[in-house]
Amino acid sequence: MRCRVCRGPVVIELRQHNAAFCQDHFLKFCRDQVERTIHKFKMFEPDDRLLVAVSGGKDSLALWDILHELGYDTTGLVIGLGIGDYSEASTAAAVAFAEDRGLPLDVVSLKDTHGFDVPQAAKATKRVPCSACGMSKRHIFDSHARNGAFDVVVTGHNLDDEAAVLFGNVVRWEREYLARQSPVLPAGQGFPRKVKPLVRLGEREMAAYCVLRNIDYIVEECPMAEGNKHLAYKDLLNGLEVESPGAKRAFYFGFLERAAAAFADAADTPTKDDLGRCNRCGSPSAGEICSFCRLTEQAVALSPRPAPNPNKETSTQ
Ligand code: Q46
Ligand code: ZN
Ligand code: ZN
Repeated sequence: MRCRVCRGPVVIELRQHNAAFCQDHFLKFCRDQVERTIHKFKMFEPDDRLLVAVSGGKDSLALWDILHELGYDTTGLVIGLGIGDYSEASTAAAVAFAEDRGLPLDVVSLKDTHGFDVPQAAKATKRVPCSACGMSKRHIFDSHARNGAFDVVVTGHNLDDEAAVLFGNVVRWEREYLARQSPVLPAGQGFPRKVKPLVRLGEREMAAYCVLRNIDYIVEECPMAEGNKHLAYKDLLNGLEVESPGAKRAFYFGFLERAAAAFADAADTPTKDDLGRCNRCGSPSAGEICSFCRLTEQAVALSPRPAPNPNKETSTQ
C-alpha cells in the first residue's frame, strides 16, 4: 500500500476515507480537516483570540498543536479537577506541552479557586461525577473567556465523542439536546462562542497524530468516568464502524445536514436573551444564584475549608 498523495511508504490507513498516507501527508491531512471545519462552520477568524480547553489528553493537545501550526493566536486553559493522580498527570502533560512550544497556558485549580474538587461535588450531589465536573468546567471556561476577553472557547471533542453524544440523544429523542448538537454554539448574553474543530477526525487519528508529532499525552482515562453512558455508545459505534467504514461520519454529518434543522425550534436557549446575573459570581443566570454557585455551596458544605480565592489562578507565562 502506498501514500495516496506521493506514493511513499504508508504510516496509517484510513478505511473510512478509503485512503492511506505517509507521515507528512497524514499530518497535512489532519491540519486540512481542521481548517476545512473551521471555514465551513465559520468558527473563528485569523485575528480572533482562542482559548483552548486542554485536558492533557491526545485530542486537546493535538488540536492545540494543529491550531498553533495553522498560525492562530491560542492560549491554553487546564483545570485541576482534584481527581487524584489523573488530574495531576493531566495538568503536568499540559504544562510540558506548553513549555516545549513556548505557548501561554493558564492553570486553574477547582479546589484553590472554589473550595471543592470533583469527588467532593459528586458526593454532595449524589449524582455521577461527570455531571458536577461538566458544570464546573463549563463555568470556569466561560468565566475565564469573559475575563480574559477571548473571542471563542475551543474544545477537543472529536468525531467519536460527537457521534456517541448524538447516538445517546437519538436513542432518547432528546429534542432539546438535539437542537444544540452543533460544532458551533454561538455567543450570547455573556456566554462565549464554543467550537469543536476536531469533528472530522476520530480518536485513532488523534492518537496517531500525537505519536508522529512526539506529543506526550496522558493515556489513562479518567477514573471517575464509570457510569458515563457515552463510553458504551462509543463501543457500539466502533463495532458498527468495523462492519461499515464511514458509518460514524455518515451518521453525524448526515444529522447536521439533513435532520438538525427539524429540531431547531426545540432549543431552550431563547431565554438567554433575558437572563439576569448571578448575585454571587455575576455569571449569566436564570435565577438569583447560578447553578454553579449552588453546586459550590453544596460541595463546600460537605467539608468546610478555608474560604476559596477566585483570583488564585496561575499561568506558565
Ligand atoms: S474528567 Fe470529569 Fe470527564 Fe472525568 S469526571 Fe467525567 S467529565 S470523565 S471528560
Ligand atoms: Zn505522502
Ligand atoms: Zn454564580
